[in-house]
Amino acid sequence: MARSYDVFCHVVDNFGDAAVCWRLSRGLAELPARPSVRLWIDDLNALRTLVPELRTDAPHQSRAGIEIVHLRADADFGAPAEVAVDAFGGGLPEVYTQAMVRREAEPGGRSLWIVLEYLSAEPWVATHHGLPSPHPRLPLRRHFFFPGFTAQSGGLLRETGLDQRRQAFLADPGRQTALWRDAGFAPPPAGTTLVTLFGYEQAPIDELLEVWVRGAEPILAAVPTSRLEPAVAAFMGAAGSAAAPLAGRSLRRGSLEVRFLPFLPQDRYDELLWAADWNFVRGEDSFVRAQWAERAFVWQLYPQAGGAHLAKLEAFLDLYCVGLDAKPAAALRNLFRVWNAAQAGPAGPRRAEIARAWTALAAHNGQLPGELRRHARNWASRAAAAGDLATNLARFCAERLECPAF
Ligand code: TRH
Repeated sequence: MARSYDVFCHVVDNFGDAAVCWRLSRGLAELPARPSVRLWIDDLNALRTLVPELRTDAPHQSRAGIEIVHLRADADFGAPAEVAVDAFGGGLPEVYTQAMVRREAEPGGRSLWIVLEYLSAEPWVATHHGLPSPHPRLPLRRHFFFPGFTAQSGGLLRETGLDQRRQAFLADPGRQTALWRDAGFAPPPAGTTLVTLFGYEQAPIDELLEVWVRGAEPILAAVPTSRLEPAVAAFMGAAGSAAAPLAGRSLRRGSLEVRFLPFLPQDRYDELLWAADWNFVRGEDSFVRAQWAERAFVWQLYPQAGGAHLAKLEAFLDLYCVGLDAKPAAALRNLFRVWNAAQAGPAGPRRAEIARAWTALAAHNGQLPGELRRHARNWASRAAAAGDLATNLARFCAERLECPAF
């Protein structure tokens, strides 16, 4: 297999770009052949939010066996790796591609350019995954690589030992208490439904919170810092400021308790997802982690111009709902659509719609592992069958570079 990888990450906005590149880099570095991995990232602050031990003032540093380098136009790129991963098609620096061309021309020299695409369940991914993408000027081999949910895609990022870590956490009340204690809270009271809320500001959050406030069941909403948080705070009659941050505060209205959490380190966020009954997630990486958590979840897509994300939503629903009974499937489709305002009129989804959508779906996710949780478990093993993306990528590259796979 390839002996070296360079992963290039341009952070567009939010955390998904950095999150996926960091996870992929870790996955590659942990492959049995232990290739060398460099992560070139243009926004160290974004990565530091996910990995707090990172330094933002160091142009080079090593973490988890990965060399992390600040990606700047004047960076010293050194010799290119055998495989360059161009995450989300952000492009590779011109000097770097010139060095790849020189390397390819050397006897025994080899290099491969992989364009890692965004995750989508749309059917066309199967026919585009792995296709060559000839460079218009340079004599370099370049291929598309698509993450996905089926064997016709590159699979999803899923590190070795994830399930054992999840099971160990769930079997250890001490670790669950520590999760809450470190955020400044006692563990949730028994019999409370725990919901995590991570999303974009476009979500009809007031309407959903109102349903929970008026509901008969006690609900605890754990809200890490996100673009959704200010609206949640406003609904609860609070506001955060530098002098009085929201993190660590608990507010109550009716049947709802809201706990504001800081933005958690990435591995801690996993624990929160594992502990919850419901996870509201967004974008790409938290969406995938919610699936590995094997709990009921609701996905908010990164909104795209012209509603392009709504086709992605429907494609995912078509795959995800296979094997789910008609009633919960219809309820799930409805809540996902309403949460993404896919059925919104000019004023957005009305309160009654959200109330109906939540109540209909929640009926299938009772305290005893209900249908939704069973389905989440089945779905996780179906999606995992496509293989881990880092391993699939390494195999794909080994074939193109004509070297042994492992
Ligand atoms: O931050 P995002 O909205 O990223 C998005 C998507 O990737 C989208 O596809 C892309 O186009 C856009 O960025 C530019 O959502 P995402 O992908 O879920 O990434 C968030 C990461 O933050 C994920 O790794 C989970 C992590 N996280 C924590 O580590 N701690 C936390 O407390 C929370 C709430 C999230």
